[in-house]
Amino acid sequence: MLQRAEPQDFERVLSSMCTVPHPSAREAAERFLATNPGDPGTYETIADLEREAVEYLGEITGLSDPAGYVASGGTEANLQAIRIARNRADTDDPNVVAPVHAHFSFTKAADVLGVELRTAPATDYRSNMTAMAELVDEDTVCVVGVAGSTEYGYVDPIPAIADLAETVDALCHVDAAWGGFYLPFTDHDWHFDHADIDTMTIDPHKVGQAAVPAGGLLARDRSLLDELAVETPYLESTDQLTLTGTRSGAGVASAVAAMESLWPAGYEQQYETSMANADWLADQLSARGHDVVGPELPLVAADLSMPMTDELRERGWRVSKTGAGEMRVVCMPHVTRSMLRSFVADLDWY
Ligand code: 0PR
Repeated sequence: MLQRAEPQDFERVLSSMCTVPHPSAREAAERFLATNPGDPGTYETIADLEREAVEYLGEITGLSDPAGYVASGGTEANLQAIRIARNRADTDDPNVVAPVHAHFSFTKAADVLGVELRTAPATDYRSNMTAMAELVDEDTVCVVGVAGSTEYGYVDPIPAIADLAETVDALCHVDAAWGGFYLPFTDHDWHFDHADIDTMTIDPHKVGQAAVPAGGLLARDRSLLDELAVETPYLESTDQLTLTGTRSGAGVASAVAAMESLWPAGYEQQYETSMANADWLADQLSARGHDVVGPELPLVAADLSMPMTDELRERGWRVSKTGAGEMRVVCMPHVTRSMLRSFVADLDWY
């Protein structure tokens, strides 16, 4: 089976937040395949590269002295951020307040960590701050904002979320897992230098064009990460703060390679191209009478009928649906204008 198996190509993939790794990222992933940053005493080079990755992520997110690590993905980074907040707080009944569009990894985190997740409704796809404020209390350990939501690509009012967290002495966590490599080239206030954020998720293996697995967890202050440390008696290092033990050096090396190759000019160009593609697709769909959720970042949602979406799937297009039933196209780096043109041509055929 394996002899004949081929990975899918990306020619018709419009539903994924993964993409084709940058060539330098692919090469670095292969080279560092047999390394384990989970054991930095033995695998020193990859441990150094991880520090470099965190430096890059700090530069991208306005953090001059960044603490953090390369996680297995956004799920681990979000879970660890909530774990920091829970461990640091002094309550037996911790809760986390997040907008309803927060990624389902927060549901997993709440379940694993024994924390109550309170979700507030959104207005125009962004956090409704009145609703968020109604949910916080003295047991709130973390208030979450999303900078590039999974379903619509919208950005929450991050400074207002940080202010709200402050009122109850909770941490503020920003989930920029997907949006973080597009946002530096926009006018949004989303990062550590724009607001009093404590922790952030930003994933190189999404728009960052690294190989999977490479997620990113950042903290404003080293002492926040210390909340995660467990002792590792028989390793050369004395403690470990990641959730996984053995982990992928390939992900770490490819993250450094991608950021070295693309930050900032390559990512900026990618943002311009992908945003122009999203705007183009939104216009094409509007012109055909569909209700389109105007793209804020390169992600388009529109009210295509279910039979229409099914037909597109029949024709090999990988498109997904939002919870509300809209068709959703994620304009990742591999999504080109010519792909979108043939997608629209297939729509017209229908
Ligand atoms: N935070 C946000 C804002 C996300 O969009 C995602 C993933 C995560 C956290 C979790 O990240 P990991 O999946 O790296 O743990 N969002 C995509 C989703 O759930 C993930 C995805 C990726 C889905 C590739 C499909 C796919 O082909 O839709």
